[in-house]
Amino acid sequence: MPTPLRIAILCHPTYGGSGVVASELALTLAEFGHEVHLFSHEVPPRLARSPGLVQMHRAQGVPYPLFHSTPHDLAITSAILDVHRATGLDVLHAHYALPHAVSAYLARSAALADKGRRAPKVVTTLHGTDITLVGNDPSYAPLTHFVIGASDAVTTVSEWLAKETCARFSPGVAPCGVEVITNFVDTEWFSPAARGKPSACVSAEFPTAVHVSNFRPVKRVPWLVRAFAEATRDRRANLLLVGDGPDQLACRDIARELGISERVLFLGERDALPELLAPADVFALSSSSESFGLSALEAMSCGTPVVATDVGGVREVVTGLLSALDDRETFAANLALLLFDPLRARSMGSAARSHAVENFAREKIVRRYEEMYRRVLAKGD
Ligand code: GMT
Repeated sequence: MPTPLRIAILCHPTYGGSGVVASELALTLAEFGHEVHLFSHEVPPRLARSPGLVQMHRAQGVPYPLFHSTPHDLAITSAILDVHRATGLDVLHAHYALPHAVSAYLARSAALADKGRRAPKVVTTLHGTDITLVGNDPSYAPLTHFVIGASDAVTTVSEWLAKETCARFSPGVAPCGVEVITNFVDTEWFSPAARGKPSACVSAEFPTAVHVSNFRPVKRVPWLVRAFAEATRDRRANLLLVGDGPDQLACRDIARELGISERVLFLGERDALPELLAPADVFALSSSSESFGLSALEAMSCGTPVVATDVGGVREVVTGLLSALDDRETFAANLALLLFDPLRARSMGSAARSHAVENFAREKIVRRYEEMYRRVLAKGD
């Protein structure tokens, strides 16, 4: 039995994306017998819903009149150092380049100066907008570039993101030492069996499309509401919008303007995702950029077919109907096809489920992270 590792995971406490991946990774590594510590400024919702043995360090820092806002990234760095000095940490795994790879780098630098304990290794997982939007902004790009190059290992969640990273940040990552470890899904939790516990939100009378996101402009939810109106012009169906964020009010206005308010239901942030995804007829993803599309994978794992825009790494994940970024007509036609042809939807849904189980099962992918940690540790200091 190989020695268990002491692993720190740093992440944003978000409902979606990197916060989910980091929390599920932490829980699975703990299940594998490792000592896992999660550092964030709040408990991530995916961790909160689980009884798993992950030690949570909620590091918020203290407000001080000189600070414009409280620097929780410094509090996270400090909390990591504290745990490392008390018990020793082998790996600091940062999710999302900013600010976590910086916090991990800083903690490793401070630990290197300590005598008597080996400093932890820094692994950075890039998720998408940390490379394509925020990390690439001129105000952060030099630092993003630096921390990618200074990490002991860098992973991306799709081939597409690996290429984007190398194109934007080479030679920081030269000779393009980025390893692709895809996102994953708990195929037992996100399962077609969740159809057996139908949600009151999913109508038994009319077909249902579902979308889950943080309603940021990159998700183009207002565009989706328009596409849904076109797809259902002459037949009744409902659209469930799960999640919350900046474009939510605009979506309500558009639904009102198009006269479909009673068919577009805003559910807010929810934990009961399998119960909402599995009984739906189709999952819709309308993003302008998407490095992976974790919510689409969760829908596929539930046996729900996906209609999506063909952007970024989506085609590496999704087996459903893809259309070009601005081709709303085809997107709407694809939505209509799956909403109103239940046989087609079921057969695409079961193909999606098989694809998710074969390629993105949680245990198999998390073993790849575990192997990568051991490889990095074996390299020495
Ligand atoms: O969407 C983001 O801005 C951030 C990020 C997150 O933390 O939610 O989402 C990204 O990471 C997810 C998990 O790896 C991916 O599934 C999403 O595709 C990716 N978002 C984008 O690329 C827009």
